[in-house]
Amino acid sequence: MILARPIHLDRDGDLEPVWERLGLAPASRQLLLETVGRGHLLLTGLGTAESRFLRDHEDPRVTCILSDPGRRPGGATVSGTHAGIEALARLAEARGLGELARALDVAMATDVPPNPTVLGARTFRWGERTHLMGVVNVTPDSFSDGGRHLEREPAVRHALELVEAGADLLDIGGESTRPGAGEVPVQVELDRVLPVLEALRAATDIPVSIDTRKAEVARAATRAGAVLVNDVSGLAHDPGLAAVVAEAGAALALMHIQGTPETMQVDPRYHDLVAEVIESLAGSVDRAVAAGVRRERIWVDPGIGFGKTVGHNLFLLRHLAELRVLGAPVLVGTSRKRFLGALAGGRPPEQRLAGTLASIAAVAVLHGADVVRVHDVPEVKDALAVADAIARAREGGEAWGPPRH
Ligand code: PMM
Repeated sequence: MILARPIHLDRDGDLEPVWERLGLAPASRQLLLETVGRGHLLLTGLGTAESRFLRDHEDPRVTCILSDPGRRPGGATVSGTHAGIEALARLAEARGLGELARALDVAMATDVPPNPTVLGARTFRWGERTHLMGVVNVTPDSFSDGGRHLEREPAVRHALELVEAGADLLDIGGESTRPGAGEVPVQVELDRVLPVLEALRAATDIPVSIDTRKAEVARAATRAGAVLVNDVSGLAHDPGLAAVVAEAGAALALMHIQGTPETMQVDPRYHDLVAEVIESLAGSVDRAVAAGVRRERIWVDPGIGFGKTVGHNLFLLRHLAELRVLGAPVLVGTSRKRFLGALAGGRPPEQRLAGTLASIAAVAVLHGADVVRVHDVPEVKDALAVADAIARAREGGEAWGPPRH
């Protein structure tokens, strides 16, 4: 797969205020957007035809650097103006290099937010703030809250507390996917989640997601009111799941995992972590679309902690914005995970709140995620209010507003 990933993009949202700060007229600002250097992209997966095309192109607005073919074949960087990279994409298309053209187009469009997602009574508009998915695990053995909400009443009470605290949606799960966990029979999973789902539907209009890998559980849960299916296997576990989601008209969150929960933490390895996660998710998205799920109803998730070392988790979070090339809302779950404990000297799950908040703030400021999946909703709500505000701060004094006449 040819992948073009933004290493650095000077985005309209960053450049325009600076042109305004200089007092330039709108027409000049528009001209500058087209003529000033805008992007550095990393390309991988190139064949010889594409490499030759990039080597031989003559557009002065674009600089291409090819990888060493002996050591790392199929790579390049492309740097240039927006107009130059756009023209390069059109030329590639005209030469029959459609995959390269599409990869360039997608990389340059990553600052355009995905289409809004309608979930039940609510519409999620992306790009404005980071949304909050509250976790309700109805399991005896989830690593951080297993056993606490196994009965219907405490689970529902807990879920309603998360709603009160400002969750935008809830994720109900009846099967732990912690490292080493085995599969739970369908009926056990259903007996755990359905009563909670039904009680919630009667009590609140908050959108509810079902965290399951199984088509049968997804079918019953969507009938009971779940409007999103969260599959941590990215459709690898049960190929029938996507058709159930399509039939229900639900949204689908597809997560990346290397291996299965039983084995995933046994020596996970990658050649190019971010590229492999993106390619795997792109494959999952294509399978879902082939089964009838509408592309704009699909979210993607890098699967923090699912077949990844501490270093892999950190690198993925640092590079999370590259997942934007998938064109889908990005969901991410760091909450109370082991890598946070490890970084803070080996803290157990109940002492990972500060680490969780730091990870959420970092992701929000790096514009990495549209939705964060968390246990501690009130605390994360406050952290996001601050981090999102910093990420979007615009009040730089009078000189940063429209010039006075
Ligand atoms: N993590 C867990 C469970 N489900 N779903 C998505 N989409 N992303 C995640 O990171 C994720 C998930 C494990 O955490 P838990 O046992 O505390 O729920």
